[in-house]
Amino acid sequence: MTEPQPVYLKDYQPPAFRITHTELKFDLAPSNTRVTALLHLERHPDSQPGLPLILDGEKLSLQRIAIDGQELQEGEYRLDAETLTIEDAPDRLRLETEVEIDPAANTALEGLYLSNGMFCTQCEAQGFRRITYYLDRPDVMATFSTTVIGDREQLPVLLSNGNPVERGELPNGKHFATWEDPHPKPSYLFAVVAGSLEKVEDHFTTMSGREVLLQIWVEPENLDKTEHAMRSLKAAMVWDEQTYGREYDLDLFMIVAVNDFNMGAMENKGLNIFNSAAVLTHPQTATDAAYQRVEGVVGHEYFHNWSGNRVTCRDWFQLSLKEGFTVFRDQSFSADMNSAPVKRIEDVSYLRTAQFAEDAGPTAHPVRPDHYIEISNFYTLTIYEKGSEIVRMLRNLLGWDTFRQGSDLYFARFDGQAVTIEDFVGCMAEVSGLDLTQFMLWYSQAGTPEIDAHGEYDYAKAEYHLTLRQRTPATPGQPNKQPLHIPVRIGLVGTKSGEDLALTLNGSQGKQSLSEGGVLHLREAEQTFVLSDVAEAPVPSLLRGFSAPVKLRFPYGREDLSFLLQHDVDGFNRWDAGQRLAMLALDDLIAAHRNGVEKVMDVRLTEAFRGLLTAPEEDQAVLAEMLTLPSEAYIAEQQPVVDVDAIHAARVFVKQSLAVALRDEFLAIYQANQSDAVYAPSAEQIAQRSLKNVALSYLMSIEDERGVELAQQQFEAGHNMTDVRAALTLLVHSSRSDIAEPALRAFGEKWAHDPLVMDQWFSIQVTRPQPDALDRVKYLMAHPAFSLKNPNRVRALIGAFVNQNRINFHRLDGEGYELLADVVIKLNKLNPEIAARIITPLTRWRRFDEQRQALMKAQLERIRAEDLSPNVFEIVEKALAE
Ligand code: B3K
Ligand code: ZN
Repeated sequence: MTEPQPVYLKDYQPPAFRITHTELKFDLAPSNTRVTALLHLERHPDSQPGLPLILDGEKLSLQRIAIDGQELQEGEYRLDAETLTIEDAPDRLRLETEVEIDPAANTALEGLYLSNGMFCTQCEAQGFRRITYYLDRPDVMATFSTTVIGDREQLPVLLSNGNPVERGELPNGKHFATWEDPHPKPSYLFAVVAGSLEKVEDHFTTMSGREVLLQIWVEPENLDKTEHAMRSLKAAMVWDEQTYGREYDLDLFMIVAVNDFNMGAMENKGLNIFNSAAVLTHPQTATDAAYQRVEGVVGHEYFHNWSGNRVTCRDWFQLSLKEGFTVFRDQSFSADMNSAPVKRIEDVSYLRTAQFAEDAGPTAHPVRPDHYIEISNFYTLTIYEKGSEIVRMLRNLLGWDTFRQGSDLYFARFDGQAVTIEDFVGCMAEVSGLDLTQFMLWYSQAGTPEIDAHGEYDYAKAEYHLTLRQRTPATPGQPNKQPLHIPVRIGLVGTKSGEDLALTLNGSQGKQSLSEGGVLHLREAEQTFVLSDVAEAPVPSLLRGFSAPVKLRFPYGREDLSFLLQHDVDGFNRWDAGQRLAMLALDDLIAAHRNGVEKVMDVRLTEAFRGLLTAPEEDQAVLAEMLTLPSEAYIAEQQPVVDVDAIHAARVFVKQSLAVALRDEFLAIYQANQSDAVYAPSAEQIAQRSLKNVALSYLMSIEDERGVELAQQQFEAGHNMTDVRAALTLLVHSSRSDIAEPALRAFGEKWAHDPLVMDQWFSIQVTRPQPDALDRVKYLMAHPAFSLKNPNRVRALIGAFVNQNRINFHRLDGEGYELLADVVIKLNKLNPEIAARIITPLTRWRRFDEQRQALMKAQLERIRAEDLSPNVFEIVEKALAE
């Protein structure tokens, strides 16, 4: 077997041909669907003359091929496993092909596949080549006309991109529908759906007064779960008009919910296809977090209509051009719809826990990678979340108004084109006059920059000297890094007044007021900023709002942190001060656990929490975040060698100590936030519920009778899934199996018919810290409702166990690792994209003690010995590379 080879950004060539129009006909049948394609091709003006026409195609069985109506004979074209080549193609031609494909056998869920008897597609990044022979690359954009033929009874609904233009009856119980998409698009945005679906409809009038019909298509039993998605869609449409001046451009916008889907959703032009988990909600079945996810994903896919579809990527190395920008847009949308500080805290927590870990591991890659083996492996946290942080930094550097001008220029100049990251950043430079040359390094350098900050207050001169030293650690293939252009937003909080002091920067150009935003531009490896007229000794508040995706160290004492926790006007940094304070306590306790020394709780942390609980925040949602301790995964990120047991023990100790010391306060918060109001996913209600459930989690951590009783009552009251799930989780994760088991059984029986609730039922059990968790995973894998073919189930059972149950996954007998390797080996054959994702925790083996390292490495080697998909091959090779 030849090893899969990488593709390089530097090798980019414009396509030899372009396609002006694509006509497709699908004759749908589960095991033998016929796809006829008529491609209007012409030589690309920028390409060298005489190049052959090479079309992509995989797993296709070619039945017929003709050029301009003339059948081609053997010898006039060449086929291999991945291409169809025509050596002497004319400069202009109509190429007709007919292929047969097998959607029923498609377990990779890429291309055309079946989900619950319904046909659907996933073409990004390179799934279209599993449907027909094509120039399957994003810089080939064509208008599409698509006819879908299917059984009238089984497949009453036939959908594709654009506008419906014709439908009718055919012999043999079949019918057809023809769709036309007038907007030229790359093949990755193509979609077909056919099934027995029902819809809910609504209308939207765009800012220029056009009427748009909105449809959400679901299986009949889910018709009552679409309201929130529809509301979110309309809110997203208004938001994009008001915030970015972007209007929708077709008469119809459709969303379809499918049960088997590799990712969250897909922005196909006019026909978004969604994982049902990212669209369906009901108070009884979906948690607040699920409601917020739906809002965010509906927004994200809708926003792609401009950032991705109208203006798309030249090649897949530019993926973050559409993803980073669109994540930034969806994060801003959610911030505007809910509590903005909480949204920022959640996004940063996720980034610092998961993306920083990726950036420090063997699969670290730049936001614009320079090579890949399998592009599906690059739909990563780095491309998405770090990519969004880069766009956010641009917004911070330019200010919103100028950033918006840059965005307008980008959309106007490149509408209908496939472009690069330089094109986007170039617009930002042009409208602002800023030199963003150094800033571009954010796209090419992998790794999380680290800033060591050091401050000195000079009483005599009333100056504060802040020295910032930056360094980006080496990452695979990038041993040496250059200094980046980093926006560091700061404040100085006066220790006497407790208030923000005016900022005057004393630089080469004399004194300059930093009042607007307080952003320092760090460009050198080391730079000292002199702030003058500082009337009193300050505590610096650094990296406000998390102004750059970096790790910032400053030698804060516990007193400084308690002070910032009380006084910082920056909500994000106030939360972060609390997290830092908790980390200091946790570090000591981790050391104590290791050394077998008695654990002693940090009184200052207890007092800080008492302060939070007794002088409650105005923003209850922020308070809930402040009361949440850093996760085990985040704590692990801060340790040089991860000690899973010590981290778990230390965190449990802090939680229990706080619960014992502040039991009455937690109880009061719990009771104050009880409510009988009819469920609504409103910011106020969500804040109340999260605060109440955080309080309950403290009470349950010590399992006192009152806490157990409250959890049980809350579970039985069954007001909504947020409360039910929170209570059930606390019961199942406790040692009270006498109460947990009946509750779990009742829940499982009640919801056996609802796959999204059953996903939660699986997750709750396998994340329990008790030592039987691994046995439960094995037992549940044999449950009739479990299937490796359904990505949501795999994530709910295996993903939850390996990512959220660290003490049990990292068992010293290596059984957790072996179980994951078994799953990866099976999924490698069924669904390589999911296999290559689920393996992640094993790739981080270098972070652990020697014994665990050896065990994890042995499983990676076992996987490597298999006949691997390019997806898993690429990840395992990187994980084992020296
Ligand atoms: N653009 C899709 C990505 C799907 C690719 C899967 N291989 C999801 C999104 O970012 O909106
Ligand atoms: Zn996206």
